[in-house]
Amino acid sequence: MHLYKTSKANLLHYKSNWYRLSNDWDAVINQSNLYQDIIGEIPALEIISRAEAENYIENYLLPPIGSQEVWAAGVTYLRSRDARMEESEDTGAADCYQRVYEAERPELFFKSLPHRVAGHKQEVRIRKDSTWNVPEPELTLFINDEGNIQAYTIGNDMSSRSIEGENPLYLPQAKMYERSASLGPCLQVLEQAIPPDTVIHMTIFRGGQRMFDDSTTLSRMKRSLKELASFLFREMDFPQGCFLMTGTCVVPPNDFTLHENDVVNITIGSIGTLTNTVTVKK
Ligand code: DO4
Ligand code: MG
Repeated sequence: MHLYKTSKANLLHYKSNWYRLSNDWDAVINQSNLYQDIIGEIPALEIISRAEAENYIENYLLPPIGSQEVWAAGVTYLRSRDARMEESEDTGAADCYQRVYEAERPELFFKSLPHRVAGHKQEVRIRKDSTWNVPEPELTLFINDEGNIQAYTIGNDMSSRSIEGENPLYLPQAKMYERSASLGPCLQVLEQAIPPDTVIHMTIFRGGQRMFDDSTTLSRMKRSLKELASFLFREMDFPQGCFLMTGTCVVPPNDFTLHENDVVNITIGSIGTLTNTVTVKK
């Protein structure tokens, strides 16, 4: 089942039917057993027509986030470890990425408050003071207030590789700025955990030309999703749950940097496709 947040109504798409959900997105998603709870609610939900639902999604779609914080994990795939080591090799900091890849404790960092998050078909930004910028396609978890993974969405962890590579202490500036996080187009709620053969696919278009196209599968991640969630919840409470980006394994070649107006498409399994256009602050 898929849950969509729009400025007109929150929607449930289940078995080719569309239903109107409560307007309180936090209450809709932060449940103990989201899949079963929604199945139980369906008989009481208002059915809406496919045309109305499609109109809402086409014209009024929002990122599928309420009042939650967005966190991110890093260096969860070998490909990311290698990329981080390459970008920081001149600074002598490369070793810290090797260490964190092997350590018991994962890298977890704060990524965004909800008001900075872009949704599907909205603009993401690159920093004006950065020379090397990439999107990072990441499976993103919705974890409820009890620390249990309830749903999945697509995340784009927009990053400055030049700032990150200059000094690992600059990570917050490389990762956190207006519209550096994108989530959408919806939340997928599954009865079982998302399968390891789930494909994560990213394309980048410039002036209609395909500049980059690559994919991976979730099975290449070194850590389990539950492990990442449990570290995040060790010493923090999230009363409305939280979102956790789980790291990237798809990295454009080192001579690639994003340009203004590039279009980034990320597709993950059967969640959907998240599309964003790249902008620079005027
Ligand atoms: O260590 C820097 C961040 C890495 C990251 O964002 C990722 O691996 O996805
Ligand atoms: Mg990342």
